Amino acid sequence: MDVRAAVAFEAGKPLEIETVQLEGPREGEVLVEIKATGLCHTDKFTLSGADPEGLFPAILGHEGAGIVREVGAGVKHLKPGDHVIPLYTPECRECKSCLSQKTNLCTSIRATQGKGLMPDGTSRFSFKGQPIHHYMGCSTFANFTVLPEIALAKVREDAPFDKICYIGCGVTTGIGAVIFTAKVEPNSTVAVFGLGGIGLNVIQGAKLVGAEKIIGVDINPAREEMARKFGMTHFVNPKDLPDGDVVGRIIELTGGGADYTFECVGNTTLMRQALECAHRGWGVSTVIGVAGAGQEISTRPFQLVTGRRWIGSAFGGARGRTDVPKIVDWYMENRINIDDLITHKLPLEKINEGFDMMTRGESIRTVVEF
Ligand code: NAD
Ligand code: AHE
Ligand code: ZN
Repeated sequence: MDVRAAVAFEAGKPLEIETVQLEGPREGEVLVEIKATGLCHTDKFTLSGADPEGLFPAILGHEGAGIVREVGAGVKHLKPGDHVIPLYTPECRECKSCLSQKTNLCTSIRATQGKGLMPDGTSRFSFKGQPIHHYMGCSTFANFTVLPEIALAKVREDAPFDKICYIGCGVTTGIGAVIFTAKVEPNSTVAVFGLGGIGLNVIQGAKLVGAEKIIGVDINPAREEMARKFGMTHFVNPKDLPDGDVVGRIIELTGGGADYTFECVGNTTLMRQALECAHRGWGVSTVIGVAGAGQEISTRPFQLVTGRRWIGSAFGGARGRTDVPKIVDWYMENRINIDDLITHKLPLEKINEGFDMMTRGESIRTVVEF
């Protein structure tokens, strides 16, 4: 079938809106009509060429919501008409990782997903007879896409697509990192580096679990107002510190260091700062931000010897098919706020404007509606 898509033909070039061809679902696969998709910083990162797994041409996008239109042979849990959220971290419930109950990082299709292919090693998308890569197993910058059944969470039908698409990455990543990965306790002190689409959800998660002090760090002063609305109690703009000592400032504000810190930018200098402002003896620092090819983190091992722990979180540690429907319920029950974080909506034709606004720090989340 013909579908409308924003195609990344080359690294560092704007997306191009084209009519591309999509093959129907094969065994274990599902055709989904995408109704809305968010723009995440990771899409911009991959388009920039900094992603070691970046492949071109590709149809990017991994923060979507839509409706099942057709199922392939052997599909057991989904039927046409079901409302779904694509999962870049699938949940097969059969692989070593899923069965371990120690991680959300299902490994059953990770190898082909990283090569921009479906699990059988081929692509469903093509343009002028040449294959186009899938992206993160989702490719939501198209009005139809094909995914494996294990990479779709079935969600309630009264939830609006233009809001719950954000649960496909940013909301779950931020709130999940607090609840599932770091397991922040009530009355904790929390520091969040980067107050964008992910960091604001970390703040929202920290508030939800009853953190006592929530410190936000960002170089964009416009982020302060929104972050306070979501529960931030103290704002630190590194540019306003005369000595630039963010670590010292957070240690001062928390009386010795934060119980939990989160890096939500993808900057290795900030990752180090986030570790080093965690409390001696027990502070836990969670890396969420994605750093470019070749970048490495460093610190004095003494920081770890003295009891700080450095951990990471992908998709907030959430098991997609199990946890995503619950997070949709939290939204529908007004327990979490998504609406205020979706600052802009655009048609597919203007998707590049969404990335420009992200670069200029004007948007939190832009949603493209089909
Ligand atoms: P965003 O662009 O919406 O937000 C980034 C924020 O960081 C902005 O507010 C910006 O002003 C701030 N910032 C930039 N440089 C800074 C600095 N030097 N000091 C302080 N603040 C600074 O991006 P996002 O969508 O929130 O994504 C954030 C990061 O999380 C990206 O690296 C993205 O790839 C990653 N991410 C990871 C996961 C995961 O599962 N681990 C999921 C989604 C996104
Ligand atoms: N491909 C990159 C890493 C990208 C990355 O870390 N992706 C996160 C999700 S970001 C969503 O916005 C993730 O879930 N990673 C786990 C995984 O299996 O990809 C690289 O450096 O190679
Ligand atoms: Zn994302």
